[in-house]
Amino acid sequence: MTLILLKWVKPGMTRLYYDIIKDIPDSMENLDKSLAESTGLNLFELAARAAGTDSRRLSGEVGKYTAAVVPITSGKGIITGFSEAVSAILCHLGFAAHITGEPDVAGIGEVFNCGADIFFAADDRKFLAVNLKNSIIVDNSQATAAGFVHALAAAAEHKGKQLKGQPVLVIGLGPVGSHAVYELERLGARVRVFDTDTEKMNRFSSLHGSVTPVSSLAEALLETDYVLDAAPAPDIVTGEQLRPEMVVSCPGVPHGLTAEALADAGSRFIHDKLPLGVAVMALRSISNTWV
Ligand code: PYL
Repeated sequence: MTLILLKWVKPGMTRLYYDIIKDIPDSMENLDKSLAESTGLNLFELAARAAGTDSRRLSGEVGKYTAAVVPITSGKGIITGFSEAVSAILCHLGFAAHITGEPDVAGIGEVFNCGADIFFAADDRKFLAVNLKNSIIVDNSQATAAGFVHALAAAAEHKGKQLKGQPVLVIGLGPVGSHAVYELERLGARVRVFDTDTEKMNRFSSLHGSVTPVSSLAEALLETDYVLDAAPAPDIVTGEQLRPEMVVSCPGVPHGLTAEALADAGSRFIHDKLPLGVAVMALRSISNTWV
């Protein structure tokens, strides 16, 4: 009976924890630098691109918005450092951001009372940005997918290439990977998909006739220069498999590179644990162009 029930449990997102997010507030400048090396764009510019809007226009706007992060105690509870990391990312982008004094519904009440424009709140299944002034709601999985897809596209352009017409391999068809497929198709890429759950991969591919399922990850890595790794699995791309032409954009936590691949990857590897997704949520929530 348990086995039958398990088949119907919807897989959630990977849950972050203190040790992997604690350094986020102090690492924003370094993130800007590494993103610029890989893509030619910093966090703000990349998020604006994924939000479908002009970063110069938006950079003059963000300071006008106040954003609040509401800690949520339900389910597995508060993750120490989570609200602090989200707030630090928002401040880095130029928002006037703070964490509410109260969690949960009382925190949302506080957001209204203090007149904040946007609030951010996450439980174990969803992480949303809600703009109270324009009624735009942005989901973290969709925003993260868009951020890492546009990072891959910008990295290709940084090397004088384009994703349009190119094969791109998406590893992992969870909430982020499946949204990444839509974003890549919008950009005109030829999407290949791999998931260890072959039943899920084949179902997804039959519903989306334009994508090609691949049965061997190793073979696909040999033939595909652009990879979007959205699988929460370590050590799936080895140093030998990471060819010099490849770019791996990786929202998956933990990332999929072996220690050897990571040491060799340099700017061919784009990864963070939270900032790009939050940045796209924030900029999408204040721009009406992406919906
Ligand atoms: C939102 C992140 C992105 C990746 N994994 C997701 C995660 O860890 N979700 C759980 C978030 C829980 C937050 C907690 C708090 O501190 O407010 N309820």
